[in-house]
Amino acid sequence: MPYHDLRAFLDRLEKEKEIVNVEIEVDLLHEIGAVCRLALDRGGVNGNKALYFRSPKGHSHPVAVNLLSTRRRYCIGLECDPDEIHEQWLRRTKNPVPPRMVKVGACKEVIRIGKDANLLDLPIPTWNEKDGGPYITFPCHISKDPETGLRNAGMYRAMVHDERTLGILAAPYRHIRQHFEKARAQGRPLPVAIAIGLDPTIYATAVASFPFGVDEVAMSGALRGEPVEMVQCETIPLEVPASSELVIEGEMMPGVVREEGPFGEFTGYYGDRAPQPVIEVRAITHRKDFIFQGTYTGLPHNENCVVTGISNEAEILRQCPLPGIKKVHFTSGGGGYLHAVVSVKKPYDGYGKMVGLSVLGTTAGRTVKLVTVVDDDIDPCDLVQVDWAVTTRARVDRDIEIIRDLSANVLDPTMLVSEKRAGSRADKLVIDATKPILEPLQPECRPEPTVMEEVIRNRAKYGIA
Ligand SMILES: Cc1cc2nc3c(=O)[nH]c(=O)nc-3n(C[C@H](O)[C@H](O)[C@H](O)COP(=O)(O)O)c2cc1C
Ligand SMILES: [Mn+2]
Repeated sequence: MPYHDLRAFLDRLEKEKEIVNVEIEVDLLHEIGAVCRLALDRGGVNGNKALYFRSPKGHSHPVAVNLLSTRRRYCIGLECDPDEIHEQWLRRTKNPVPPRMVKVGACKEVIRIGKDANLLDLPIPTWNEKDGGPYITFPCHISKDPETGLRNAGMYRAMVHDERTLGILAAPYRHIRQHFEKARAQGRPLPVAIAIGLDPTIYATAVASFPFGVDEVAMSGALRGEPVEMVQCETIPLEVPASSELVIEGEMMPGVVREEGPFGEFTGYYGDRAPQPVIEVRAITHRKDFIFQGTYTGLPHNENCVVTGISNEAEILRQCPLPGIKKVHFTSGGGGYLHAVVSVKKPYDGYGKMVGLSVLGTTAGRTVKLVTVVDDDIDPCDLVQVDWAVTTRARVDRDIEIIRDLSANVLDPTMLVSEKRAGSRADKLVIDATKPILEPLQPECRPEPTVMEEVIRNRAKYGIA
């Protein structure tokens, strides 16, 4: 049974003891960010908990944070076994399930239009020290292609400029940016609906690197096995998930920019302050007792590593045509974007590089900076094993390739400002850390196998658990 809304998912996280209720008053200016940082650092990649702030200072609405910041919770969200997540993703998304229109939705319990819609009334945190303002960090931006009418849902950071203006950062290849460019060419604003507080499958698909033209809401339907129910917006020709906690309706304005940023990014560094387009708010609708949802973005580990990591892994498995690819893992250190490790059963020398290049040729590969290819005896999720393969199986003169001037992640901290403005391109690195077949390495050293098995069987005898 799919989750009907955010609340059903929160109930499940409560039952699974995956969420901590923070009862005391917490300041949305900096204190909430510090609590999130502490929880992520203490819990680590696999042990951190989701957080539910009941009493944000000065607000009567709670704030739920980091709901999907472990792979386990993400899989609870998609209702599947962690070992099967990629297989399930590929199987379910083969058949998109278009959304269904409904007349009423919980997100319409309160409707504020025009001057009554005020962003400053919402419990929006300022997360890191030097952030340029309060940031909506876990939004789902819905827009339609002005030429084809096809829908897109994506997640883009949204800074509060003032009561009715949001900033947006959308990299050049992002789909909302492509919609906006088309609207701008027609001299028209681009309607945008920002839905907040949703069932986890919508987030999973909104951050996924599907090709342009794919409707992420239909992909969410595919993941949850039922159509997403949508209601009409009040002031713009768009539809939004009926069960959203909160919806901001607005328009991206052609020819208008404002200084946006800095913002503490998933890389662990601040993203720049620079002129970016704005979204002028036309309406805000919400449940009476809406729950605001956000994510703490900053040094790895963070929620970004999980949500973009898993969908990038699945999309590479779908889009890479080469046989023999076994597993793909996006590291947390690379924020779920920058470092892809791929294991492969290699049929001949040179194949590792082919795999690395094919990863860079996918939509998910566009934001990858480093691809490490390993044999299938290495677990790509185990960074000690990966490091071992790189340091002992790769030769610097033979197994490393730099590929020049590809589309790259605009948030790579080493990218120069001029390069970001010039279309966000950079060089990429492929490391083929698979063992050579024609001139094999010395055998790997392990104790005599029958003795080893015997010792493992009798491990208690040696006092080893
Ligand atoms: C928490 C979070 C914040 C993100 N913020 C941004 C952002 O500010 N700008 C951006 O271009 N992409 C951002 N992304 C990545 C996009 O959501 C992702 O690439 C998605 O595929 C974009 O949708 P699209 O492919 O339909 O454009 C963010 C992802 C996550 C998980
Ligand atoms: Mn898209």
